[in-house]
Formats: sequence, structure tokens, C-alpha cells
Amino acid sequence: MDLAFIALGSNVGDRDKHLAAARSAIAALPHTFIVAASDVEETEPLGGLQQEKYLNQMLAVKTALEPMQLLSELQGIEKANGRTRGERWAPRTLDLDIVAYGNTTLATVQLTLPHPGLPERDFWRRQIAQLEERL
Ligand code: A4P
Ligand code: MG
Repeated sequence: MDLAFIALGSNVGDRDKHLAAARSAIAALPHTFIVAASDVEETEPLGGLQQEKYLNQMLAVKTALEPMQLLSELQGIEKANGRTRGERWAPRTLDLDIVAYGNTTLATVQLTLPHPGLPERDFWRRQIAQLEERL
């Protein structure tokens, strides 16, 4: 089993409910267990578009799913929660990103690991620090 960090984000509708639905769906994935959760944080929108604030949270999971399998499962969960793909960085009911997957590095169109947004997202780095304390 590998240790992966999954970022949850929502800035449309009932944001708490979307994060809760994501946590339940991730907990129900095959061969995947949530081992720690960060606090939920409200964050200012990044990316320059005029949009509502986000709720963000990060989960640490132990998983036997390969990175691409995990991504595809997460995209299924986004879809089930009303995510429609519009403009990049546009508002979303639920966004699930793989921030890191063990020590894996990847740079394909479908999946970049670690997530390239990591250096510029202070809240992700805070949440990773919380997860590391809670593991
Ligand atoms: N993809 C590549 N690497 C990954 C990865 N490590 N994890 C590909 C997940 N997906 C990855 O994603 C576009 C494509 O990225 C996917 O098809 C996948 O194959 P998407 O979710 O369809 O589009 P997106 O989310 O609009 O784009 P992107 O680049 O993922 O944006 P981000 O980084 O997710 O940013 N402000 C605050 N405060 N909090 C936020 O959470 N999020 C965003 C979206 C903008 N502003 C925000 C927040
Ligand atoms: Mg995304």
C-alpha cells in the first residue's frame, strides 16, 4: 500500500456537504483507507477569476490503487457530485486532486506528481504538516 495525499476543494453550493460526500466516497473506494484528515480551511480563491471562497481539506490515504486508477476513481466522485468541466480554475462543486503519491514522480498530461500547485499553495503545505502530525 502506498500513502497518498488527496486535496478536496469546493466553492459552489453547500461546500461542507460536498466535502463530506467526498470523504465518504473516498472511504468507500476499493483497497483504500483514510488514515488522517486535516482541518477544513476557508481560503481565498486562487487563479485570478472572480469567484467565491473555497473550503479546502486534505486527506491521507493508504491505497493499493495505482496512481491512474486512483485519479480515475476521484474523477468519478467529482462527477457524481455535480462537477462539470468548464474553464480551467472555474468555480466547482468538488475538486479532487492528488497532491502526492508516495515518492512517485510523474509528468504526463493526465497526471503530474507531485501536483505542480504545491509550491504556491500555503494552505496545502499547512494541511500536509497537520497530516504528518496525525499519521
Ligand atoms: N491532472 C494532472 N495532474 C493531476 C493531479 N496530480 N491530480 C489533470 C488531479 N488531476 C491532475 O483538472 C484538469 C486535469 O488535470 C485533469 O483532467 C487531470 O487529468 P480538472 O480538475 O479537470 O481542472 P481544474 O481543477 O480546473 O484544473 P487544475 O489545473 O487541476 O486546477 P487546480 O490546481 O485544481 O485548481 N483556490 C482555492 N483557494 N482553493 C482551491 O482548491 N482550486 C482551483 C483549481 C483554483 N483555485 C483555488 C482552488
Ligand atoms: Mg483539479
